[in-house]
Amino acid sequence: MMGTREKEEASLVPFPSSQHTERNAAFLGIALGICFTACFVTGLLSHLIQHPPSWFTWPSRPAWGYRVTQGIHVTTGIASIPLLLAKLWVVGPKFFTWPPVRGVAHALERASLLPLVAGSLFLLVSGVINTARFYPWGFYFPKAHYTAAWITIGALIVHISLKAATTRSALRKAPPAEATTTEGSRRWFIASAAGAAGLFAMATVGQTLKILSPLSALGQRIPGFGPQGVPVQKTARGAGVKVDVANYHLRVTGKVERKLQLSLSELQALPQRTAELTIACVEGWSTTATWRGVTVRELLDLAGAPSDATVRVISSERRGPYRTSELNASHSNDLDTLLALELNGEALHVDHGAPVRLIGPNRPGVMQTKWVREIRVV
Ligand SMILES: Nc1nc2c(c(=O)[nH]1)N[C@H]1C(S)=C(S)[C@@H](COP(=O)(O)O)O[C@H]1N2
Ligand SMILES: [Mo]
Repeated sequence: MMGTREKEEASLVPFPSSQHTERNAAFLGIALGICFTACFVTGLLSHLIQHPPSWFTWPSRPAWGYRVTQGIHVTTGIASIPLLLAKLWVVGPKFFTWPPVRGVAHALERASLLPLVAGSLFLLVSGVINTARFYPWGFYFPKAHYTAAWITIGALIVHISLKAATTRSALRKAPPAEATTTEGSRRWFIASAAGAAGLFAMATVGQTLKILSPLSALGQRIPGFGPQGVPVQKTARGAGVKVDVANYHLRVTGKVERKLQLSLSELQALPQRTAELTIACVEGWSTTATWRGVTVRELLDLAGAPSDATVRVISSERRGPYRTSELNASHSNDLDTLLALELNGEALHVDHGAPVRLIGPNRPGVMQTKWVREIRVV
């Protein structure tokens, strides 16, 4: 049931409805709080993995770790879209209240809404555009997305602390007995918002869980679709890479006892290892395949590199943010961290990084460097 003020507020919006209630706002707020927190934590983690400060080490195990954390990031982000739209619609009348400010606490609360709403909308829109692999802003995207995440989470903390009491009392208040119709339609309203969030989530998870892939309307990649049964992120042509297999050499350089330069046939003559490994893209899709090649540790031993070495993997791609990646000691010592020569039983396809690409357990896709030409111990 609506109070007098709520009724007045509701009459100010173009679509008066019995759903502009504190209770709906509270339910949606809690759902959004959970999704935003999960999305923020997993996003922060992804950032730390890709730009590790000295106090942070991302281990190479469990192999499925990044697939799960980034899957949660993209899925909770996408599920937030219908929840946020529903929440904005429910609280819509409040934006039109008069007087606009009723004291200090109210002023603070309203002021925190601007970064909260603007930040949330920016994060969701830029995230979706990113998963759609449309980067109108070049490399600016991760930085802007990351900065906006901190602003939004800060505003969210302020918002939650100011709204905690309202939320608690809105949820405690038993729905009045005479208002069964309203209560019924409220349930229906919340169920639709939750249902839409669930559908969006399922349609997203389909790009990483094969069993849901028929529902993957929002997925950008289909597991199992692409050369050698694996989707391609960037083609060799798109990366401007021309591969000359006959003259190819892999170099092992940097702080080593012996610098190495190995042709493809020399690499093929080394012991080969097979592993089931996953490409888990930051964009949320993932796919697991059978990879075969030389263990990075094998090459480091041949070159006489120390076992605690950090290793920079460098592509023959000339430009672009993903032309190099780093292996911390956990990854460079993991025997499943490979310089792959084969994928699903065939020589690696050029779009998957032929003749040699890095592939290892528990790494973001962006750090599975393709067209590797140099391993530098730093
Ligand atoms: N040199 C290079 N390596 C790269 C990339 C790239 O653009 N250049 N893209 C990365 C990204 S974002 C992903 S998700 C994986 C995808 O590998 P795939 O195209 O074989 O599926 O490769 C990674 N390796
Ligand atoms: Mo990626």
